[in-house]
Amino acid sequence: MDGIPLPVPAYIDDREHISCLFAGTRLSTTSQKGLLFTRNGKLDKVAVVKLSIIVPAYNEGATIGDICEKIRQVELAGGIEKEVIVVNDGSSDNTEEVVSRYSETHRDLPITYFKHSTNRGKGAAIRTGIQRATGDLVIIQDADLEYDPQEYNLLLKPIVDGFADVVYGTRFMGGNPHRVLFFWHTIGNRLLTFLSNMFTNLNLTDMEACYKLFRADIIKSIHLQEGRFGFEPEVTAKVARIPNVRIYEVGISYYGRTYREGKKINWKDGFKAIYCILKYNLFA
Ligand SMILES: Nc1nc2c(ncn2[C@@H]2O[C@H](COP(=O)(O)OP(=O)(O)O)[C@@H](O)[C@H]2O)c(=O)[nH]1
Ligand SMILES: [Mg+2]
Repeated sequence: MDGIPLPVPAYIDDREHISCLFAGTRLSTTSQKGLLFTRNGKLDKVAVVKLSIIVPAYNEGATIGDICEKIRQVELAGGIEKEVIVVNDGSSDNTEEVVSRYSETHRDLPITYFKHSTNRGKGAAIRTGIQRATGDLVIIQDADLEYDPQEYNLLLKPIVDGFADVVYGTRFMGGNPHRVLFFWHTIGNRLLTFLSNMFTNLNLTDMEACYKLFRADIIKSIHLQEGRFGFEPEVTAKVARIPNVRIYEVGISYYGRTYREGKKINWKDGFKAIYCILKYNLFA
């Protein structure tokens, strides 16, 4: 879709959709909120704005309650609504009990819960979440505490301002706090991003970052196959091929965890990522 920003102030002559949100300001009065999408300078669509927050969770009982609480506390710019979709990826710990207790005691946060009967991987959990998302925008939120939901507003800005269709967070740009951790992981991340960029001709700086925000129609239109951590290179290759897609990057914080603290990704996932970069850019 050819989206270009509409000039401010915008006038919307559409009885069905009587409100809009642009540059964080609601321009007309109604109980409905909406986000403008434009095509060739003309109004294309005004949608009620809801952010679907997909939380893939595999044995994250220790942190999933805290992440739900952080999501509950964040107030989204322009009054954008939230929907949380937790996908329990066949956990053998108390993830389910924690989510169910949390949602019973915090009814103000709409949480939808799905469970895979067996462990299928982060990519499969995200796919389940995308299928069930009812929002206009979709963001991926890991169930550990490495990323800060307060930063959703940073990622939303280029979309709400009418400039972007997809926004990637990057841990390698901007002045936000980043935990100092593994040198070789950083080199690995940079190499994977470099290789991915060579094929996609994008200038991303952190292809592997968890925070990726998509317009829902865009992510739902992409056929995703990868079950495990191959999700990141696959979605990047497929987004990059969408004609005229507008991708932005925003600096985010990173409160990385160690393996003792529960990190699970390892060097084998790095090799799998190389395989996926080649597969989805050259053959699929
Ligand atoms: N490692 C792992 N994580 C999964 C799986 N399924 C869902 N996830 C979730 O995917 C997210 C990222 O996992 P994590 O181990 O933190 O990966 P990293 O932060 O990229 O090192 C977390 O929310 C996990 O709970 C799985 O099969 N394995
Ligand atoms: Mg993590």
